[in-house]
Amino acid sequence: MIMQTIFHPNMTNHIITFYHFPLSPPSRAALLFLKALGIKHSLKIVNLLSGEQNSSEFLKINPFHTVPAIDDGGFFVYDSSIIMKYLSKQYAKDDSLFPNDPKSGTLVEERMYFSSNYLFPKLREYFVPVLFENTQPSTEKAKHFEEYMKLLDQFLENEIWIAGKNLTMADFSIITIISTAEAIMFQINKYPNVAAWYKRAKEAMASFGYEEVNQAGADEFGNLFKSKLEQRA
Ligand SMILES: N[C@@H](CCC(=O)N[C@@H](CS)C(=O)NCC(=O)O)C(=O)O
Repeated sequence: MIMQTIFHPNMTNHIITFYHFPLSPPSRAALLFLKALGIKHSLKIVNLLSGEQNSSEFLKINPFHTVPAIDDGGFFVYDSSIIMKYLSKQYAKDDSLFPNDPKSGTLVEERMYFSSNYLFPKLREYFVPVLFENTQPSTEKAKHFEEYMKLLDQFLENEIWIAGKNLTMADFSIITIISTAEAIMFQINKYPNVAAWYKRAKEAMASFGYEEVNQAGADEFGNLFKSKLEQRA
């Protein structure tokens, strides 16, 4: 895909420390984005399952105790959307991933808002009780999530990418949610525009390490979810 030509790493002299947990969709989104930009980094795994996000060391990086977070030479950034915006402004060769143009940039922001305030929270409301509260999946919560899948399908009607004519940070944000939903048995093919975009985006992101960064994490998440279901069966 020609996509790769838009990413020319503006190499830094220092290495960014990326605080990551592979099961987390927002964490995978920001890591994949960082890799797309070719930024040198070292990974620090914060094991959310054993509560490492609440360590005093990590709370100094992110008082909201969530991954992802980065340390860029002593400058700490948290929240996947904010990290991606920062990395784009600071290190991308051009503004295609997060356009400077007010209208194009606002569309990207709207889709990021949709991703982090609606699509991901609705998926989280579905899986958290199964993973941590020992309950069966809720049909009602699945329906709530699917309402936002329908909206995403509408957004993608006659569109190639999530926000406009180019691949942007919104594609990174949303693809990690879709792959996680698929891993916990939501049928993506019910949403034809989403399914077509998903295939396209995976191809576009293959050279950034899509399989190892995103698919592997989504698969691991799916296995954990299924193992919880089996324990309950
Ligand atoms: N809006 C945040 C959400 C991050 C988030 O919720 N991360 C979860 C994992 S998916 C987390 O770190 N949870 C640990 C906690 O809240 O203690 C982002 O996009 O970075």
